[in-house]
Amino acid sequence: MSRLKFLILWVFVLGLIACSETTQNQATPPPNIIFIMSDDHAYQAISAYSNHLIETPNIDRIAKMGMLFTNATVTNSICAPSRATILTGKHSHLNGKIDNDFPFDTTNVTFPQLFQQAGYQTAMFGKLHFGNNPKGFDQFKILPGQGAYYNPDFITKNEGNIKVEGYVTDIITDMTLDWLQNERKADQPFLLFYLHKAPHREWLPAERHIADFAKRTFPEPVTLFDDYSGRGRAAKEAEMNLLKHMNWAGDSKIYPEVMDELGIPDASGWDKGAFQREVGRLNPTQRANWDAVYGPMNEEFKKAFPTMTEKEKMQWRYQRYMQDYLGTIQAVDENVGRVLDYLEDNNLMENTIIVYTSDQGFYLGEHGWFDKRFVYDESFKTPLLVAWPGKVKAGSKTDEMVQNLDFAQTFLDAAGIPAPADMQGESLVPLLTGNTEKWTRDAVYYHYYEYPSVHMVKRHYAIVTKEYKLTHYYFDTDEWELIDRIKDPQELKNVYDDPAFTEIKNELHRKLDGLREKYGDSKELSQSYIDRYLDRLEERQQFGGSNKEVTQKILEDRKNQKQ
Ligand code: SGN
Ligand code: CA
Repeated sequence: MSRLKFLILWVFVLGLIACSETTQNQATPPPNIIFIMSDDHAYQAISAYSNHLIETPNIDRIAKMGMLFTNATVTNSICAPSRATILTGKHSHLNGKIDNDFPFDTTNVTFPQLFQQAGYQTAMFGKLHFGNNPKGFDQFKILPGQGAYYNPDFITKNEGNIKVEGYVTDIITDMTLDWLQNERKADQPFLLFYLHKAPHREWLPAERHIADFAKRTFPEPVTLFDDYSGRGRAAKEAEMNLLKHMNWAGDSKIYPEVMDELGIPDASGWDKGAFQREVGRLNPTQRANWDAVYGPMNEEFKKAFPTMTEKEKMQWRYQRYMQDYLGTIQAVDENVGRVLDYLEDNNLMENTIIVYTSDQGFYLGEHGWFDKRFVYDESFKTPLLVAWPGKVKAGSKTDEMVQNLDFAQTFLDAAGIPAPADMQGESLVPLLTGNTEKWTRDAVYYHYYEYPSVHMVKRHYAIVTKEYKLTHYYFDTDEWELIDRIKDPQELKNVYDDPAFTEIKNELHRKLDGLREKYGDSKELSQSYIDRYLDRLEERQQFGGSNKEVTQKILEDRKNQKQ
């Protein structure tokens, strides 16, 4: 071929490539987004992370198609605040939703509103946890507050309040699939929130799973019998211990009359009420199926209990806890599978970002605990699996420190919608698409507030790097804690006063001050949230359970100080 002919051919080929790229760019519409979030789903209970407790083949499909994040965390490990951070892309101290109780300020700009304005079709099904009219959604069916597992009620955009027969995880999925099938508009990209209540306390599995899980035995975590000796008051005074603080009826499904027979007191003051609240919703047929498993379990327990040692009681409670908690996850996994199948069968995988996450992590007996709130790994970390076929390499993994704070900007970036300048996260798109050199974060910030309250976890803020965790517990204490994450992965020993760590400690203090400044958090802001919280407690004058005395003392001290 002559040189000239070759050149002409090459120009022609380049032209073709350019042409096809432009048509491709023009032809690729903005991606659809399905945001799947469960409530209190610990990463320890997803087999993509570890299968020592349960197999979750469907949730794992998302990681197989895309990326598994092994260091995803939250900024405040509790339900409603996590959701507010996700929606606003701002830390709790700026969006104002610091705890579960105080209402969400609806003047906050949330990312679904921006998607709706940009021409996306938007919908939300399942547990939001706050409010009854989420902004920015064309359609929603949400649970009131925490919602119920059996025959749940829903607040809907178009049908008022409804009660639906069945199991909550199946129903939320039915609603989601129904919307995809019948309401989704083919000519519009969509943003879909598919939000499970499970595996939240009181861990009530679907009828079809109770019997199977009640037979299983699970490996105990090595720190099940933690005595908290290496840490300060916060860990020692928390009320999350499986043996001491878990409800016998509401949580372990020991019938209230069996508790009476065995002389087990209603220690929390709301144990029997919690049982009635959920189990009272079952219709007679459902109740009979339920009793067919829990009845014999109660009979066995009646025989065993009188001679059980404290250690055996702890072990029994751990197994009971895991049977029900993991039982609820079985239904989540099956239902996630239904949604993924639908996407596959309807050619919707191609241009869709699928996220699976939880509003925070959870203790599955580590440190002897259940619940969350602490900056220790099991509740600070949260599962995060992201698929985006064609854009994210299948089966990839990252250990970069990402947070729920980043979701809003990630989705906005992926959709090509400008993010408001005051959002505080970073888009994960570079990480997802392999442009890792653009990712420079080396520390994250954490702040938990809800105290005094259920579980009694003290207020604390922290800086976390891959190597260390420096935490300040404040309010009715003033304690610093330094954890060496590499040498002490179970987080059992506070080395704050160990001279070997002086330099590291000083450096972390400097960095923590810098992060607080960067994110706009301060002592004054913390104090204003304390004042608001105590004003509210004073107003209510009703605090139940074991935190009653502590709360009353805090309020008395406050009164005396004011005088
Ligand atoms: C309820 C639970 C608590 C839990 C909070 C917050 N008790 O009060 O154990 O910590 O919700 O959970 S329960 O027996 O009534 O379920 S959160 O996920 O909503 O933050
Ligand atoms: Ca939660």
